[in-house]
Amino acid sequence: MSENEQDIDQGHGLVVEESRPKLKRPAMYRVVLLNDDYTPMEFVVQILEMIFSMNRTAATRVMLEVHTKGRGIAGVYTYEIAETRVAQVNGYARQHQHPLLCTMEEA
Ligand code: TYC
Repeated sequence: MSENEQDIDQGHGLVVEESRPKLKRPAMYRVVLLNDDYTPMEFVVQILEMIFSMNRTAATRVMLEVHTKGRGIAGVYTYEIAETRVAQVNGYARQHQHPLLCTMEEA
């Protein structure tokens, strides 16, 4: 019995190992905006401001990235937060009858 095990045995004949605190970082997910030919640029900028708390400069930059490259990252979050934001974007876009698509992928 190691010195450390004797320390926690305390004369009961039972050794309980001190558990190592196993803290795993949560998996992270990218929220991805996809380009299309119909959703107005201003609408996408508004979504990035409203749902992703971006200022106009950042929102415009991300919108143009999506417009020119086909897709862009709106943010990186834990699973449930990413899922909620994706649902908010797709719900809001559909409400306004725009085809804008938002998905998530593990980062
Ligand atoms: N391509 C669109 C347009 O020219 C603008 C746009 C940008 C649409 C980003 C979707 O995720 C998007 N009106």
